[in-house]
Amino acid sequence: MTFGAIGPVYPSPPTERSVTMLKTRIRQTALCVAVVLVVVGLALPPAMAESYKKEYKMTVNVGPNFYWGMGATKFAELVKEKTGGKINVKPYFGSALLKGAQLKSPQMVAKGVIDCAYESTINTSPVIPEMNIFSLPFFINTFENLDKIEYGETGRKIFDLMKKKGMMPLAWAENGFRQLTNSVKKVSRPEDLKGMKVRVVGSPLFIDTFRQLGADPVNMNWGDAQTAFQQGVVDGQENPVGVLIPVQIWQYHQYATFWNYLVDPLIIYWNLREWEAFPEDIRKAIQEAADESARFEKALCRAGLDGDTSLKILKEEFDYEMEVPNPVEFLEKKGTKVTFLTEEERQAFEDATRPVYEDWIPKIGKDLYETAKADMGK
Ligand code: X2X
Repeated sequence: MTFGAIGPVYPSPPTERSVTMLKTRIRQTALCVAVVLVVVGLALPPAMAESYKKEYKMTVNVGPNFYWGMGATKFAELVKEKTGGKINVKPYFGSALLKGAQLKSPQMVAKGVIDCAYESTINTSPVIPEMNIFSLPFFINTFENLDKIEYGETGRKIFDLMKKKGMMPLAWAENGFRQLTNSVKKVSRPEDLKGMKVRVVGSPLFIDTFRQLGADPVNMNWGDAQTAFQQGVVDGQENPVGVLIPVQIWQYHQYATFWNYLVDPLIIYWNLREWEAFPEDIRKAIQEAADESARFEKALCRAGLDGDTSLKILKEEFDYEMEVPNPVEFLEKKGTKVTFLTEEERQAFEDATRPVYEDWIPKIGKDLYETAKADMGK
């Protein structure tokens, strides 16, 4: 028997061709894996594909015991509930994320450094100067006019402007009509304000208005303002009842003038890019939370100031009983001397502050000013 020579079988040395084939195969396999990953990723429901942040930071200028702060807390709770715990909004009160610099809130949300805000239009006006429309003295003077503006063409235009600057507006809430308080005297005529040192907020329009009235206005962040009241560094200030009550203004100021000279709405808004990346169901849930919290918060701020409308909303829709159902009576009981202006007195203030319109209507935009007048039927 002859056997053919059986020697050890060595793999033949790789030829150039086999190396090229191997490389091609590796490339093809990698491509297949990549395609499969992309297809699977796209096919997954958004909630599984999305990874949400542990915490979405929300800036709020005041504390949790203000009506405004209570609205912010409610918003956070409702977001959690309506998103099934997927989105956790944490309110940072007292502009803590901004070290008290309340006017920086819109810039930080637009950049995405802060996710969202429950904020005043005054504090948002450095980025959206058109929001000064609410701070024009003696322009919007009733809740009815305010509602016509917010839910009319003016409100729509303001929301569009926010989107252009990287902020997604969700709902109108409220701080309220701002009233004057001071420790010196009853104020019912412009002359009464002569030389009075008044802490004002935010926009330079406030400085211009009080200078026009002969007062000595000082611009201060809210955090510093509270210390300034306590130490008597200023004689007066202006804020709505939702701020006057929790800050116990009667401890520092005996006099209040209820003149509804301008209004301070709040807007709940989110960083636009982040908002647009949320899946549809999450956006819907957050939007509903914003609407519901805004309705609750507005009613807190208007309670006892709009007949029984807001008190009824709170009771019937939210099963909520106001601790202070009549803010004016409450302040009076605390020893505040509250002054309401007669029509003539109001007119005197209106006439005295008219010159600021000349400077400020061009800054706000004549077009928006005319839109606001049309919304109010003026
Ligand atoms: O600073 C204020 O006066 C306050 C609390 O009302 C605002 O943030 C606009």
